[in-house]
Amino acid sequence: MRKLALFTGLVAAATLAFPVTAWAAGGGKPPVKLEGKVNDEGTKTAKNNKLDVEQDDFYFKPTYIKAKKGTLTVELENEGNAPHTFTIDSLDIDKEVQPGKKATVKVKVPSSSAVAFYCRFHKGQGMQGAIFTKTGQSTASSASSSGGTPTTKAPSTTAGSSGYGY
Ligand SMILES: [Cu+2]
Repeated sequence: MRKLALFTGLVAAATLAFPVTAWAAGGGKPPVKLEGKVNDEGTKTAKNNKLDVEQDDFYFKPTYIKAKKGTLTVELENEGNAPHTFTIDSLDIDKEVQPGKKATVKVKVPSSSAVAFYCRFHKGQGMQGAIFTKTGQSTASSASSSGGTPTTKAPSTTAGSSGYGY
């Protein structure tokens, strides 16, 4: 009886403590605004335009990469249990990395805008990030909608979805 009470107490303390530390670790504001959920694992500046990026379940670390205009070499390492990709639509980059493996990707960094990258499998879970040259930049994907993208596809009557399911 006594042991059980102690145990539940510990669990309660742990669950209480977790969100607090997670919040504290997050720190500052993200340098680039991305759409959707972002698991923010911090910002790092690339040295000599080269940087190691960890892929894990389910985030990129660092999440935001400060780089100079030109070619940035990204050394990917998947430390997670799931396969992950490093995908940049605007630059035709789509590198899949298996768990425990490494890969190198070269990214042409423009000075005009930030470049958003994501994992094709887990973007919805917040696995995305951005490469930028200046804090506060917007991403290229939002600036250059190259004509043929259908943007008005969503039905306007989704608000009250409690009605008919068909
Ligand atoms: Cu992933």
